[in-house]
Amino acid sequence: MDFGASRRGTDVGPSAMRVAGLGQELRRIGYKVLREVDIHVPAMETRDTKARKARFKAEILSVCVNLAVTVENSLKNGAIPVVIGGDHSIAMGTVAGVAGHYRNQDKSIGLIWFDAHGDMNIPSSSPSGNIHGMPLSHILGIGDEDLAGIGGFVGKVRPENVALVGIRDLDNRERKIIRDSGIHAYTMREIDERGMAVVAEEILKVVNKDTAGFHMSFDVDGCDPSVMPGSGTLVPGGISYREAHLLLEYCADSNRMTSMELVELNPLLDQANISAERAVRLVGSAFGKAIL
Ligand SMILES: [Mn+2]
Repeated sequence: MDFGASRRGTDVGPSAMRVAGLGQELRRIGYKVLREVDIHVPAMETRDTKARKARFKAEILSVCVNLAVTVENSLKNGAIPVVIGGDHSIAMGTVAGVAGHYRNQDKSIGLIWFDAHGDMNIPSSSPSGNIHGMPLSHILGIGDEDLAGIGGFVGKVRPENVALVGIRDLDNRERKIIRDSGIHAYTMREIDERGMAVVAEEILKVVNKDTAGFHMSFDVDGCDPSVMPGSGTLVPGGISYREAHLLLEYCADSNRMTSMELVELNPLLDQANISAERAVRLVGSAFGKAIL
């Protein structure tokens, strides 16, 4: 899906990941890859949106509702959902599905949000009206009622179990929303000063405290543009290839990752699919691929 962004092309992300060998990578690590499920996304060419504050809300809502059901069913069947986007607005569906599954067992989940941006805008604060800049606020229950209500309940994760990591480009009003929200935010400065190993350990404590596990929402733009050129909202000064691997290796070691999604890969802006190939290796690390 690419309804959430202003630059077209993230809807081709899943194809690029398939071509780069995602399934093969997971099988090589020892996982059985079940049948892929394609979530239907309406075509954009024939649609227009009048909602300037939340562009393509109706379309995004319908995709997220279907995605939530698919993700929840996948967990119910004992599988591990790996969701490939798409722009980051799909996370409202993915997290609704994961949180809904554990909610049925009276459990809650943690959430790692790997990103250059906060994704914490709400329709009234967003300068662009692009919903891919708003999913995390709605997952926490702030903002538009319909988007916050995907999956039938509001507040998918407790703010104290959310770790936002890699941020370096925030909007003015978004800053206040983040500060007031109670989530844990790890900026690039924090990673520079303390090192990814220390930050990763702290993040895992945050997301694992009194939870059934955590979901990894991985926006490729959290990585430095030199690592991931194939994305629409590049911000220099990002997480290095090795730092990203290290965080994901720690996630794998913790044995607590319930699910993962990878978003904002835009093959139309990539260089010969190199971002997708690197993204496949990163997913490999998250699922326990070790160097030695
Ligand atoms: Mn994002």
